[in-house]
Amino acid sequence: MCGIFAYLNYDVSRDRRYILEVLFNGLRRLEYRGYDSAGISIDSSSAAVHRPSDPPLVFRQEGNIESLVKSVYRDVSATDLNLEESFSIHAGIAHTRWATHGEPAPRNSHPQSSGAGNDFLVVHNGVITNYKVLQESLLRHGYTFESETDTEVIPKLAKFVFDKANEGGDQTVTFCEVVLEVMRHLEGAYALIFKSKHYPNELIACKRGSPLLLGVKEYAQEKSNGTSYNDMKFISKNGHPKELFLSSDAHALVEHTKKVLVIEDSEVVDIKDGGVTIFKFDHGKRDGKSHSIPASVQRALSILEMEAEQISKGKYDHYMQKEIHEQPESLTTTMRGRLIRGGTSKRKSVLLGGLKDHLKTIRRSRRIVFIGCGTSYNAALAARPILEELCGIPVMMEIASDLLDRQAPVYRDDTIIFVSQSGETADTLNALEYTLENGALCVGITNTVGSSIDRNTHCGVHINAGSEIGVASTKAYTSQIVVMAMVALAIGADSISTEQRREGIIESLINLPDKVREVLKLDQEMKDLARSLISEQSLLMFGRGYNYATALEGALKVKEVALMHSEGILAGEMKHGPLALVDENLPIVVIATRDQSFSKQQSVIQQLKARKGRLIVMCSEGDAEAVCGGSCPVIEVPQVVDCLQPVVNIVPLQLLAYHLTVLRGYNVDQPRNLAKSVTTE
Ligand code: G6Q
Ligand code: GLU
Repeated sequence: MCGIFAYLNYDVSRDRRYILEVLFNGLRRLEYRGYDSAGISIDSSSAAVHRPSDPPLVFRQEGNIESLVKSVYRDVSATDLNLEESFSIHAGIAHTRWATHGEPAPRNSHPQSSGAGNDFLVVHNGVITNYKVLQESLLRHGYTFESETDTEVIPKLAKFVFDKANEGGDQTVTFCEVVLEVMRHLEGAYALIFKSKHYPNELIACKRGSPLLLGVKEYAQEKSNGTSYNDMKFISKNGHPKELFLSSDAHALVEHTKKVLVIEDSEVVDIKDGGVTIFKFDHGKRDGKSHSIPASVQRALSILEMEAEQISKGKYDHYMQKEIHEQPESLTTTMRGRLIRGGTSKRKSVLLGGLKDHLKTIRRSRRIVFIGCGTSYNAALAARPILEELCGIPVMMEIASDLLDRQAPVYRDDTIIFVSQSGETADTLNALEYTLENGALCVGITNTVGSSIDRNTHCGVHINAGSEIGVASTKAYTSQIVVMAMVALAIGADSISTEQRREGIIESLINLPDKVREVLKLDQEMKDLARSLISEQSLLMFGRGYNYATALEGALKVKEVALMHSEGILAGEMKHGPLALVDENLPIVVIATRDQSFSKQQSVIQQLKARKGRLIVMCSEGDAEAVCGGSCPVIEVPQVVDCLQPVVNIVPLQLLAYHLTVLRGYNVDQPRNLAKSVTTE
């Protein structure tokens, strides 16, 4: 949730308009993470004439990024600020918010300030859990608060620390010392960027829990041939011309540079005089030496494997639409290089590089436990039956927050599989921390290389679905199922009795992108169906077996983007309550594609019909007549092997949710109250 971004140009001349646009573009790229309000801070005058009395300018606005952009240009034109003024050094910060404390409003937007004069400014992603205590203590020291945010205590605390350290006269305390002291008092999850009028052209970033990356664009030492990058693995020392970017994720960096440093928890990054120094902060250490600076650490840069085109909408109107339609390609990429022909039989098998050294341990596990949230949980649920079948190990399902609430038992001989598109979901990360403490083998299945879950699990598999920007997860869901089916094939690879079954699944995997291409042709049909449902209050989805997950995920898509109540129901539970809802008005999607539950689903359809239920049936191609005798709308989908059928079946429901949203006039990519990547509990 929420995006923080900063841009610092050192010895590279940029005018104010350019700086503003870099900040705005950074926010546009991060907007999918939070979009209820936004803000930026830039300098009021260039370094050459900068005096501590010149407070940085702060612009904050409720609403999306474009409302901020408009208001900034409007405000600037009402002053004598020159957009063409050039800065050879400048540090700007920016924020797009997903409110946790305080309604979306300019006063609650970030940067939050230490008060009049903007001595210290902070952009924050996360939640400060002890903000009340800090606020009370600052109130006692005469500070007043303008916002309802948890964040405001941070710049105020920075000012308090700064003033206290400088009580004696001349400024001696460094910016980094101020921030380290502030960090000693903070509890909760955060990624923070600090800017201060007392430390012009310097930025300090730190994090604990929430993600933060540093992007580095360096220029050759000789300014004359200014545009070539040097190819150093480490950031050069002070003095070299460079542009530095801080961002909550890689999407806002890739258009500037592919050289990044993933900032680790408890690291403090000090950007000053063209140099970057990284300190490791020890949260446990309270030795009374409040201003002692820890030793600096050296970190190598890594190279982003992302292309700028990946984060554009291309020919589509919305990211969700693009991501639904690119599933044949994303599935191909997910499987690329992983289905190999090997051994004397030359049969195809699955090779998952990140897992192969751990397969023996996994096979010996007492249980396999899937942990995830939302769509990622649903994907794991879809894959559960094939894992149970091929591995013969009990497979348990856990929603991350619930596991933590219950402090459920986890054993050393468990294999715990963490499923997460972003790899940064707070609940899943907390569950990971909990299971690591309990000594289980932790496997990560994520779409984000270098994410916290990726880095902190013992082993894992990347789903390689490409950037997913739409808040509603679509292509990540299908790629996650495919990866988990491949995990099942890899774990079960030592069993002779399931050999034929495995071969059938591998064959079906190879053909899956084509089947998804075929099912995408239902686009218009789904639009027509959406039109017929546009004014409904509620939509039920009944599934079972492999497709219980499809019902849950289809309903999740409808509720989160089309803002229509929708519920996925296990068809086997129908008579235990949901049947009471059935009448001729409430639309019910029944998933009845061919697998071992087919006859049971046929009977469900009969029972719903007997109660005059308003049905929409999803069935395998050619089954329309058999399932409902032409008496209800049908969604006919191509048939694939049972365990991969959820990949095909979810596509029409994604399309349905998409069209319902557009027709109902709601924001597809930024659904109300939601944000991609939920980095707070
Ligand atoms: C669904 C949403 C959401 C998401 C969870 C978990 O459309 O994107 O349900 O799946 O918030 O996120 P991660 O998969 O990133 O952990
Ligand atoms: N907790 C902070 C707030 O409510 C930051 C929220 C965010 O991560 O956007 O302002």
